[in-house]
Formats: sequence, C-alpha cells, structure tokens
Amino acid sequence: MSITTAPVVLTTREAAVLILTLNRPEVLNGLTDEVLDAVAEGCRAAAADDDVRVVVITGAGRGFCSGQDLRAGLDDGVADVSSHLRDHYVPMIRAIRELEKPVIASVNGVAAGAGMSLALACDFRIAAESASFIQAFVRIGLVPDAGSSYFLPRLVGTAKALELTMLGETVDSAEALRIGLVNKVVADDELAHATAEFASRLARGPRSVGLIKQLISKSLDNDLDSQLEREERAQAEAASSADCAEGVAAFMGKRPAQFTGN
Ligand code: T3D
Repeated sequence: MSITTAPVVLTTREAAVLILTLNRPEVLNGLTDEVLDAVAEGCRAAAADDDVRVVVITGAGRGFCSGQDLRAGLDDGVADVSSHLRDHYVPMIRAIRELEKPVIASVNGVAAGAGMSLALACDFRIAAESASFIQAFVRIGLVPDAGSSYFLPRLVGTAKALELTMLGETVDSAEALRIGLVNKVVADDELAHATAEFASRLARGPRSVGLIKQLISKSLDNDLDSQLEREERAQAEAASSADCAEGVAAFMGKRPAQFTGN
C-alpha cells in the first residue's frame, strides 16, 4: 500500500482500488476549490491508470462532507457563484460521471449540501449507521447544485426529492436505505471493511463493468430506441474484449473466470 498525502485530500492505493479521503475534518470536510479540484484530478488520474479499477471517496473524521466551506465564502473568492460552480463543482461531478470505472461513496458521517451532491454523483453509496444526508441548500436560501437536482429525483422520485430539497430535513441512514438513497448501511466500525469488500468485488469484474456504468447512467435520459442503439455499440465493444473471451472460456471449462479489465 502506498500513500501520498496532499493537504486536503489523501490519496491511497489498495491493489486496484484508489481511495480519495477528503481531509478537512475540522469543518466536516467542507469543500474548497482545492478539494474540488483534487477530487476531479483523482478521478482523471484513475481514468488514465489501467491498474485502477475502482475509486472510493470517503471523509476523514466524523463527517463525510459538509458542502461548500461557508468560511471560504460561497464563491471562494472568484468572481461569482455561477463561474465558481462552472469552474470547480461541474468539473468534479463530470470527472466522476465520465470515469468508465465504478465510484463508491463510503459515507462515514454527515453528507450536507454539495457534500450530499458528491455522494449522489457516485455510482454506489455505502453508509455507516451514523451517516446522515441533508439537502442543506434551502436552509441557507440556496437551491440544490452540483448535480443534486439531477440525481436525487432519479434515486428517490420527484415527490420525495421535492420534500428533501424544500424542507432540508436530516435523513438518517435507515431512512436513506428505505428510500433508495444508499445501497447498504453497515455498522460504523464495519464501513471500511464493507467498502473494501464491495470495491474488491467490482475490481475483479470484467471490462464490461465500465460500459455498464455508461449504459445505466444514460438510461433515464434516453428513449428506448436510442438506448437500444447504445446497447448495440456497448455490446459490440464488450464482446470483442479479452475479458469476454475469458468469461466464455471459463464457463465452457467449468472454472471461475479470471478477468483483467481488458
Ligand atoms: O458556488 C458555490 O459555492 C455555491 C455552492 C454551494 C454548495 C453548498 O454546499 S451550499 C451548503 C453548504 N453547507 C451547509 O450549509 C452545511 C453547513 N453545516 C451544517 O449545517 C452542520 O455543520 C452539519 C449539519 C453538516 C453538521 O452539524 P454538527 O452539529 O454535527 O456539526 P457542527 O458543530 O455544525 O460543525 C462542526 C464544525 O464544522 C463547526 O466548526 P467549529 O464551531 O467547531 O469551529 C462548523 O462551523 C464547521 N462546519 C460545518 N460545516 C461547515 C463548517 N464550516 C464551514 N463550512 C461548512 N459547510
């Protein structure tokens, strides 16, 4: 295991899993431009590295992420909030969504405002029992951003999304599981282990895992015809992969497949 420390985001490698740990525990990992850019850069680095198969995002200390660091100001010193979103939040969300590898949010504590958006932008959310989710924007007179207004209705439906975003109430982990916000909830001291186990299962998967991410991500925005076309293209790519050849050979040979991600 090798570790490089950056001031605000720690980057850890465990075999094929890249772990990005938001590291401003004194403000429950509030987001500054430096944090946003580092997470985006971590995802881009993961895209460029064939040995990385999965990315995990988590938080140091008792919080996952408290959203925009309000001490730094809403625009973090740049000209205006729109360009702040465009220049720092949007690239991070895009980097997560465009990465053809699964991204897991390992939610160790409160995820508020854009911190909740960050968790929602990931492909999976594994939550500790003490984790909670707050669409905190409305509490300070803002609207949901960093993708929350896109991801939330897709996960929980429009009525629940409206309730969460307009009332800004705290959703505990049990409720988050019930409404489909998270994939699973585990005991606090089991979170790291449960996340590693989940990540390692994904990391042993075939090349098609990344293609599946892209297919499912686009599914709710497409009509049937376009989605059938996308499936055709993705299946042609998957079918010509070494992993597909291995999968079929393993089935015929009655042995477990050994995928390499190629
Ligand atoms: O372009 C743009 O920037 C617009 C984009 C906006 C995106 C957004 O994310 S807007 C939403 C911003 N986030 C919030 O409004 C959440 C603010 N935080 C809270 O409501 C609460 O801290 C929590 C509900 C998340 C947790 O409450 P609790 O009681 O567990 O902890 P606490 O005592 O409030 O916080 C602990 C410390 O962290 C405290 O500092 P202190 O008093 O010990 O020195 C608190 O001030 C600090 N902290 C928490 N969140 C933030 C923060 N400091 C700066 N920014 C924060 N977001």
